[in-house]
Amino acid sequence: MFAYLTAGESHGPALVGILDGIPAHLRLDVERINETLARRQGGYGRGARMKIEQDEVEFLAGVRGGETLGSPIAVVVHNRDYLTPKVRALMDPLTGGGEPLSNPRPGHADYAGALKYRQRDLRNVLERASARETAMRVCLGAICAQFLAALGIVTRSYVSRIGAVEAPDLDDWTQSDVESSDVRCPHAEAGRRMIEAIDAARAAGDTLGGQFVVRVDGLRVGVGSNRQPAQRLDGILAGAVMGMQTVKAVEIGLGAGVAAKRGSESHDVFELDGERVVRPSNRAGGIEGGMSNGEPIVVRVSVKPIPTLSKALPSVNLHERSRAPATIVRSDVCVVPAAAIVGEAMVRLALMAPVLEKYGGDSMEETIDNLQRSNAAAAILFG
Ligand code: EPS
Repeated sequence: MFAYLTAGESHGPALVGILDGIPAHLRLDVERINETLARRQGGYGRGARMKIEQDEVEFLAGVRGGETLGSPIAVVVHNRDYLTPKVRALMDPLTGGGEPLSNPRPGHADYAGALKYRQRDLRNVLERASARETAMRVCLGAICAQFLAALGIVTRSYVSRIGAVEAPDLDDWTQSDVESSDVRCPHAEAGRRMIEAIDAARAAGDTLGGQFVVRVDGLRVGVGSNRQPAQRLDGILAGAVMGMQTVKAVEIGLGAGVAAKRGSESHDVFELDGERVVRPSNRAGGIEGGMSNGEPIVVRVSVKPIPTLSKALPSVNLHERSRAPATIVRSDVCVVPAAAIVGEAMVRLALMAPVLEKYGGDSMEETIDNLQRSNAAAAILFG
């Protein structure tokens, strides 16, 4: 069984995570994990908080001498903001308190959470709902990335849209073009216009959403299953990505585009390259019948503009039952570039259970051995 859990409030002492099911003898590159954490912190459109935080992983369990033990891995990422006396007075687990927040932000967890958990102070809801928590998902996903990379499975992403500015569809892209773009868009001209759009939204006290694409290369045929609904790889991936704050839609391959197309325009025909079966297109996004089909997995994700606007939306004061603008808290204008990194993490985390179900193994040696035998068996089946 593979499982993970995160805990932590946005302004609490730390974010913690547990990852269970990673085989033994995976050598971990901690610098690489910290680099991934830094990539999530970047991106044009972030707010002042990201100048305070410098996310770094600390291992508490499951790793010795730089290698996984096969036991549950426990990690922590500390919140630097918590070291500020004002924040500590608010959030100290034993003595924290302060003026309760009363005006829910439309689009945020504030209102539903206040009623659900019977919280008069909206801070008791928003602290966990905050996307700060995604730092831990990225941390756990970065550990999974190293496991998956050992099996030849690599996940990347780019930003394809911010607000009304859309980059042309890219079948593939150069990762250095993504890394050198402040909005993680490999199309330079579209990237420039995205930055202008973020500046305009900031000037108007508004926020912007957008889209990003996650692509997985190196996943061989047969991960996921058509046996039961919960085993379908497309459902597993979509559920994980939908589990991100701000995500409103997930598409695989042509996605919603298939609704308007004919069958002849929607599928990927089979051809032969000598003896080899090939697919000249990848409209299915690498998944057929709930199973990977050997083509790259392509997931397109739409995120909403974040609900904390500096020009607050109309709301109500739940304590006084009066009209009042939504609570304004320090926030970002656009999180799409950061969300793309979180999307990579969610895809990696979601791939773990079906990949481990397919190949199994308690140690990396065993898992890689199983993968190689599976690949060899697939190669001779129709030989
Ligand atoms: C967030 C509000 C901002 C963001 C935060 C998410 O935090 P603060 O209220 O401290 O200014 O910076 O994101 C992060 C801290 C992060 O690490 O991504 C929110 O309300 O969701």
